[in-house]
Amino acid sequence: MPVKIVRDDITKMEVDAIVNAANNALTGGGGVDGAIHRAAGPELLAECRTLGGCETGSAKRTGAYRLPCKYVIHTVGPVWRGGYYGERELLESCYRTSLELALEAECESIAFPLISSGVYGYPKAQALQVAMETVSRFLLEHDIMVYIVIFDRSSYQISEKLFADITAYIDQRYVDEHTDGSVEQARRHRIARESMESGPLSAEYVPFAAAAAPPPLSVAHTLEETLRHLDAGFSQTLLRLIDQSGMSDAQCYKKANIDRKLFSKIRSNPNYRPSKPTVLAFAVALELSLEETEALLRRAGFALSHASKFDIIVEYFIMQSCYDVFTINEALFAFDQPLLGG
Ligand code: AR6
Repeated sequence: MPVKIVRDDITKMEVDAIVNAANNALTGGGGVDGAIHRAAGPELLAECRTLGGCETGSAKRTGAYRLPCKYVIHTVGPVWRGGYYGERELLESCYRTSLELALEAECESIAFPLISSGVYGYPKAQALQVAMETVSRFLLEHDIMVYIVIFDRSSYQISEKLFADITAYIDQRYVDEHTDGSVEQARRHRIARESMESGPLSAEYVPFAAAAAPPPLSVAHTLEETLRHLDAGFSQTLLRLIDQSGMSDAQCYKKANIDRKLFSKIRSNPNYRPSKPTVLAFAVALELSLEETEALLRRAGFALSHASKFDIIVEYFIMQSCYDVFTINEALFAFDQPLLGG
């Protein structure tokens, strides 16, 4: 199942378990700990007092009382001391042990705050990276819906350099309503022309070359005949690409951050109409080039546009050959854009 970054107050999350960034004594405190105890009511503190504390990097589970979830998993993150005292390993262990406790209680969904990134001073960009890497690694082996909950804008950062690079990339390409859009117009014309000339996908593109090229429109005498020569749809194309990639279906949909149920729907319905973020998630998982990505998008009736920040950001990562959906999603989230997969 996928991992999603959301902007919310964790005490409002309707999931099976929420995670608390607690202290060793488990006696409540400020930050998210304070918010969770306030929302759960005094019974939560009473139960916590029976637990005998919790070691850094470990986790303990309690009931959730007045919270909308079923359990609270209390974990204790490391205090940041420059990164020389095993902080990263301890933080990874917080995520892993919390996820294991959630699975043990048969939870199907769990929400984490950015542990250690407040009072405990873990640099936020790094805290987010540890969260995303540890969770996505865990999800390769296990099935649970994970939310990383970001409370406020200041608690969320990708690295400054990445942010600046993407901003520059967007600035160079973004076509807003005040520009004449001539570049974009030329680009759309090119895409439209290509679609007219060679069908939804150009036949010379290798992974798609197995699809029979449609005949020129002039030789298709009837609508029926034209329809018979249409290229394979998105679903069929995707399955063929997965086979060609050498990945298993599960490896591919996990890498794409796509839910297993959604993948089953795509697989069983040749006429499935995916959303654009879904198509792009698969393009990234399959490590397609930009041209190949555009070809796959056309199969589903979409195109990349420089009038969309979302498209430009995804394009930026494909151009850099960065095919990590989770890294791309961190950046999309930082720019308030929809996320891939999910
Ligand atoms: N929902 C989601 N995230 C939140 C919320 C909320 N309601 N409130 C704060 N955050 P912190 P730590 C974010 O300081 O660094 C406590 O006193 C916040 O923006 O709560 O692990 C404990 O008792 C930040 O990004 O936890 C410990 O003594 C993140 O939650 C100590 O703080 C974590 O910030 C633990 O420090």
